[in-house]
Amino acid sequence: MKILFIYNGAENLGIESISSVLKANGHETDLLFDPAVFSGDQFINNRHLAKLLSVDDEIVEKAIAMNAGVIGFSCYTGNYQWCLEIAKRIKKRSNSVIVFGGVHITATEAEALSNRFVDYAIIGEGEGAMLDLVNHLESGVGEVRSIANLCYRQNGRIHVNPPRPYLRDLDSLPFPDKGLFYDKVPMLSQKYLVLTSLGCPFACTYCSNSMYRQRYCNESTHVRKRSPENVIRELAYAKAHYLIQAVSFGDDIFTASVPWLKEFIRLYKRQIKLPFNCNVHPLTISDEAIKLLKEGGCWMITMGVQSGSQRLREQIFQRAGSNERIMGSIAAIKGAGIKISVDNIFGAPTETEDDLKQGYDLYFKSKPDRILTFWLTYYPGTKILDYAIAESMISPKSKDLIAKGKAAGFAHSTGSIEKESVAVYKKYQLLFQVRSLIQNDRACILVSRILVRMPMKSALNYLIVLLNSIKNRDVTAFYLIKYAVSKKRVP
Ligand code: B12
Ligand code: SF4
Repeated sequence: MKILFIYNGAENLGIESISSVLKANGHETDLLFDPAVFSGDQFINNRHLAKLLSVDDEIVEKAIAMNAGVIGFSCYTGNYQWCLEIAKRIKKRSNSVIVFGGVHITATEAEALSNRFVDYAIIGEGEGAMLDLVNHLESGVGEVRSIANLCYRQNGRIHVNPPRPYLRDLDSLPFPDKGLFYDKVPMLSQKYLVLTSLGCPFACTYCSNSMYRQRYCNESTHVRKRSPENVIRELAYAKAHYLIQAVSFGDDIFTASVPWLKEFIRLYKRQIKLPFNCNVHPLTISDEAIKLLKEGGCWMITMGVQSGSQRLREQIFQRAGSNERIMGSIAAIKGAGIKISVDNIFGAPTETEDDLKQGYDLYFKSKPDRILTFWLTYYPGTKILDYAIAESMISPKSKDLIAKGKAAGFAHSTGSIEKESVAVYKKYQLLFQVRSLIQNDRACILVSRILVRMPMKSALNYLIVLLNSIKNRDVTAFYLIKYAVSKKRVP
């Protein structure tokens, strides 16, 4: 059977994994991709540019013309409404079966099926469930009620089947179908995205891992790792087939196991030898891990700090680790000659200006190379959402809007922040950005003093983020903008 995936904004490892499983079982897959640089919750949100460069009509027409047996949408909260809109338009004029999956569907279960044009929703890991469903649709094997992870409609009623256990042996999966994205958008392959593990040892309240923990509470361990050899085989294949300049390890926490890292780096140094970046938690970064990362060619580490206030981190985000530990980790990473990028979330419930000041102190002293600031977004199924509702910080009505993907996004609007506090936050956002751009203390203080008095702080912020991206050679956004502007058509 022919299965078409429709996605926007970035490469999607979930789709790639499902696609390779389907292909290995004799099915045919294809992709329609919208770069969505100005609307995708990832880079720059601008509705005028988004409208000008919209490829929605082309996607709908092509999807109908392709006449696939199944069309799959991968939904995160930010693209859910877009997926619904495109699916609705396609379904009006085609008989393709519409299937929704992805993190947003896992968190909201049958919500997608409240729309008549969505035929099936798949929660959790999709490889097995999608294969069973496609086989069933093609040749009638099995029954929908026995496909674990599947939600379906029958006689006007919505059914949610029981979940299937986590995939444990990740080496048993075929390598992700990178060609699905890279053959259409070759520039995506320059920074080869790969996961060596699934899951995270932590469960911060704002992160979807806290949702997965609650949903999969019967699982003994949430972190599953591929063997070092298996990952190296994938990278060696990729190096031979695509124009890769660097590797990006997308794992939630790349340094969770030092013995694993040791063996992996030994092989990586010999066979792959490409610069890479990865994500860590301040509690999983030791001198030994940093040394190994440096030896392997790591050029940038991303670390979640999220707030300079230990109270907020511990009580609201449920993130352990003192400010001293965070500063020690940043210093050790910088000392090893690796760039350090930190993430900071604005707008946590109960956050005060004093908490923000503590953040500024922490960053002023530790001087990260990049500080990415986000506005807290309440994702469905997360612990922080339950907390905010229980404390009457947001209304139960907002929970429905969040489940429908209609609440404020974190990247570009000011998320959950009340209007009267926005100016204070924008000031600190600017101060944080200036600190990461200007590492000299006196120059930083001088420039900050001037900039905080200036109007149009959001525009200034964009500018500094842009300068910082150039400084840190992080050019993914530029590639996508170039692509979106130069080829206004759907690949
Ligand atoms: C790697 C990663 C990225 C990568 C790759 C993105 C991608 N979609 O693959 C990059 C860096 C590009 C990225 C960007 C973003 N990300 Co991200 N990312 C992750 C991360 C760490 C792992 C995702 C992953 O690849 N998992 C492995 C694959 C195999 O699993 P999977 O994606 O869950 O897919 C499985 C199922 O969901 C299901 N499935 C998925 N799609 C489909 C489709 C169908 C039809 C079916 C049947 C099933 C199905 O089957 C798949 C295989 O088992 C997760 C955190 C996490 N631990 O999950 C965050 C996460 C997905 N990201 C998140 C966010 C918010 C974003 C951004 C919006 C952030 C930003 N502004 O930059 C962008 C969105 C870009 C985009 N358009 O995709 C959030 C989403 C939360 C939410 N509820 O919406 C997460 C959960 C992190 C968090 N904060 O909690 N991300
Ligand atoms: S450490 Fe990062 S990936 Fe893990 S639960 Fe916390 S925020 Fe999510």
